[in-house]
Amino acid sequence: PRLVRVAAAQLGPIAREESRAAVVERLLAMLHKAHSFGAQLVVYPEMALTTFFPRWVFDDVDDADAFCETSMPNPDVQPLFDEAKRLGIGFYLGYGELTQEEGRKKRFNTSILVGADGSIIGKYRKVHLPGRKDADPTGCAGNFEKRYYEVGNLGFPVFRAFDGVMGMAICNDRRWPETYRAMSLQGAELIMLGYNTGTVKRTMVGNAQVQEPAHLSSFHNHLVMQAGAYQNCCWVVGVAKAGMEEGVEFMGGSCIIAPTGDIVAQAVTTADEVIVADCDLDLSLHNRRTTFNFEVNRQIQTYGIITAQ
Ligand code: ING
Repeated sequence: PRLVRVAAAQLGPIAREESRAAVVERLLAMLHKAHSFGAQLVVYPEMALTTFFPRWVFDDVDDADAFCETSMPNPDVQPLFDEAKRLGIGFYLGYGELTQEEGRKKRFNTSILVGADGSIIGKYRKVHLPGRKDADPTGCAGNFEKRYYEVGNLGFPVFRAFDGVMGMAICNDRRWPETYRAMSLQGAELIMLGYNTGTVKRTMVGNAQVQEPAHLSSFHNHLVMQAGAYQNCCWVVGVAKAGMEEGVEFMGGSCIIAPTGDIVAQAVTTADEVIVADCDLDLSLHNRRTTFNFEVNRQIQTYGIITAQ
């Protein structure tokens, strides 16, 4: 069996004023914990270096730049790259990316996959941006990613690493079946993703704010990742930024899910917490050859509507 021991390194809250250096210290502490568990790959959350700033509406959109990285690695995160390389551990890191493309400034909600040798194997930019672009007079919205980030323009790439085929996604991406399918069609055997997800979802019904039943946020979090794993014969590692962050309660529930859809490891706190599991990448082969034999059982001539509208 092709075993990869994977750690999910869930983060507790990051305060607005918390320095990147202080956050990197927390990431290093979890790296060492994962190392003590024998992990070869550590998955950190989405936007793991700063507070989740898209919870706010900045009148000047460029105020978002302060929460983004202009290079990767950079002096703030270099200690993480160096220590991971020294320990021979690879990692997934989510962060806000500030870059120049096509002659203009762009921000992306980005993740990288770093190999055991400290090199960046691949990069992904979040495709499914939730939330709003402009302020919400009803006060229901808690997410303004469309205001600050561009839609990811790198597609859904997969990368040969850790003795298998690895894929990356970010937060809202996990709610869309296309995310997993796009990567499993390329042979992805393990999809890693970080998330920052509020525990309370409010919507307007008439002119009243209605709160979604509390159990649904946790139920939906695992539902979409377990379905994605099972329907696409891959491992899914979902890692939260959790806890009360700048007045907003983020859910925990970080987990490692097998290609069967079983949750094999799950965080139990909403703080910095490391969970670990041995992921047998060959576990996906049985279903890929039977129930989910894509070549034999999928009828793509019938699916055109999925990309046609
Ligand atoms: N956050 C949330 C997520 O998709 C959300 C937004 C919450 C959408 C609850 C639907 C329901 O998990 C991010 N950052 O995508």
